[in-house]
Amino acid sequence: MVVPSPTPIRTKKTKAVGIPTIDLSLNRSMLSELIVKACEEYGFFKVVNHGVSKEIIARMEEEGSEFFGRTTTEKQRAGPASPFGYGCKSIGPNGDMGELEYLLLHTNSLSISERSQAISNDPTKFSCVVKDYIQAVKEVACEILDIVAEGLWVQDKCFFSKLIRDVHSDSLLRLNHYPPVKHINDWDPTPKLYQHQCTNNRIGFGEHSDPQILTILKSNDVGGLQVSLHDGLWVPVPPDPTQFYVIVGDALQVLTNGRFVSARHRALANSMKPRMSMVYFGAPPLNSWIYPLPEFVSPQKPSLYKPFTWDQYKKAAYSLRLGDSRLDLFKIH
Ligand code: GA4
Repeated sequence: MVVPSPTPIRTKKTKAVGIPTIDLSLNRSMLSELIVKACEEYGFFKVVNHGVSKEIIARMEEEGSEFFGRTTTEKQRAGPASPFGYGCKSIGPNGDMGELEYLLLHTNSLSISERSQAISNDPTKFSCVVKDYIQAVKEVACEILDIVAEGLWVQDKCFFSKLIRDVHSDSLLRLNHYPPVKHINDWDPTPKLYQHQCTNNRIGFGEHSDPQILTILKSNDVGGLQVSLHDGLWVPVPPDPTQFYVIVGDALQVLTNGRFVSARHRALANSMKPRMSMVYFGAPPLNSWIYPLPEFVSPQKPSLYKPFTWDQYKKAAYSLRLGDSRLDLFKIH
């Protein structure tokens, strides 16, 4: 049997689709063009030459592995994941389930220092490592947002980044651990290459978009992440343990009046190796108003969304299921 190469993946119209890779060391004008295009077309891209030191990443990974390697009782000392702490299989408050365990943290410095006491045997080290990692990925997010603002001719070039730099920013850090699980379809005769399109693989983290402004995701060398690109096709994201993936969130879709799209993504469980991901969600302060910026509104392109505060949006998100289209609640019809 001839098995076709898995890349590039082709849609029905045989158009090749691939996840864009953007080199952050390129010159600014080139970068803004590439990043804007990637945010418009995919809402998802990989960044290389991001400038975050290997040490900062490795130390964070070590703390994550150490945490997940503990007994359940020890992990539960971190408190329940609602709102912040340790969670196992249950995601959010409305019955969503996944094949993972996780640690959800608010990025506020005081909150990390306090919570570290219950998370680690060496809380000073843990909080220092987490704070360094958050600082580093926040810088990557802010750099990308400033480049985006430049590329979109937004009047205040720091408008987006100021929201997540704010001391009251509601940004989060999530460490996910997907232990290997036996697939329902391990007996499935479908060649492995096609199995990413099968729906009976066990779900690690169900399909959703991120509610925030921008997400910076880093994983180990184990695959499982998929992104929904054109034609609703699920595209496997090749794991790259040295680089970051960037995901446009719902709030950035609203701020750009739909010019950027928040990317729907999911993680499938695998039956071989444990996957770990570390995900930073850059969010505004709870009382910030989110609305399409005037730069993106015109008589030809009227505002698509009603203004809302981040607090209102979060409450709406938590009242719905993971995969629901929560932005619909704020659409102007
Ligand atoms: C998805 C993105 C982040 O992981 C998260 C998730 C949150 C949670 O796990 O508590 C939510 C989910 C996420 C969106 C809808 C609501 C809230 C679970 C859920 C069902 C931490 C976030 O901010 O929103």
